[in-house]
Amino acid sequence: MASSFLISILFLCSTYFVAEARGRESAFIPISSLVTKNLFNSIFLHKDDAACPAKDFYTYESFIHATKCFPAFGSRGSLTTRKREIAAFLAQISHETTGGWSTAPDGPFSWGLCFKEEINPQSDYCDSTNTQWPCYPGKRYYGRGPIQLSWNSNYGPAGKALGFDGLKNPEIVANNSVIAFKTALWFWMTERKPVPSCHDVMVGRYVATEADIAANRTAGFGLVTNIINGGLECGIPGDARVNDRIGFFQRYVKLFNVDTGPNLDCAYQKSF
Ligand SMILES: *[C@@H]1O[C@H](CO)[C@@H](O)[C@H](O)[C@H]1NC(C)=O
Ligand SMILES: CC(=O)N[C@H]1CO[C@H](CO)[C@@H](O)[C@@H]1O
Repeated sequence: MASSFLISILFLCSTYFVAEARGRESAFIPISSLVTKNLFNSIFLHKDDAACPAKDFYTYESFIHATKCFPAFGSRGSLTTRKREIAAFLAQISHETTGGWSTAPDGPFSWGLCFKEEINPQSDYCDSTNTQWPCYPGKRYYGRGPIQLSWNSNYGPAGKALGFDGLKNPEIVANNSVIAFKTALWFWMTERKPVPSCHDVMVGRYVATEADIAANRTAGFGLVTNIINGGLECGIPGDARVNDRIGFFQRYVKLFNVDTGPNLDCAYQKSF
């Protein structure tokens, strides 16, 4: 049973992430029972509103389908750790795609997954010095999908890991909802030395180096924010973007019935 599950997954997903799951020490609980459709819908109350450009794009089914390529996601540690990791992931993608504002119906933190593409991108996000993942003529690498994947340096390796040509066909991230969720999970699960993966941080597998300790980079939701956009947002007490991420997380952990864990903020962390 377990091995035929792995074999069928190998055709659909990167072998790397599936192999990583073999190290899993704890009992298997499907993501669909940790995040039921009802819970998903109460988290994303407005994603299919007419006002949301991503209306009807991000479905529960495509989220669950995408997680099957990443068996270690939400499946390490105690039930609390698993739920907290999933809540942290959903909170971060909510900030990236939010349609909320301070007086929005149901509050600002009920409006995640409202956008699928960056509005008014200020550039094509092409780093022409990157020769490993060269930009394809005429293609633009602005934010798309739940994590707002950006830059050729991310579209290239994400596509390679997930089985599409990210450099030639970046648009697919905004056109295929399963691929869109997979790019967000790929970003979440991938370590970029010396930067740990968001996953490792949320499940207690991150080991801080001396440099990390000197920079206050201790595990918690704030460190995940640091991984995602620390260069712009961390080390600034009271940053509104950081607080928006925290607001989503605080609402979601309540819906999952777990606590936030320590180090919510990155106000006193240096970026990587
Ligand atoms: C680490 O955090 C403390 C406050 O908790 C702060 O005073 C210190 O400046 C921070 N260190 C760095 C390197 O940001
Ligand atoms: C059919 C469809 O949704 N096409 C979209 C694919 O993505 C590009 C840009 O990312 C959009 O402009 C298209 O509308």
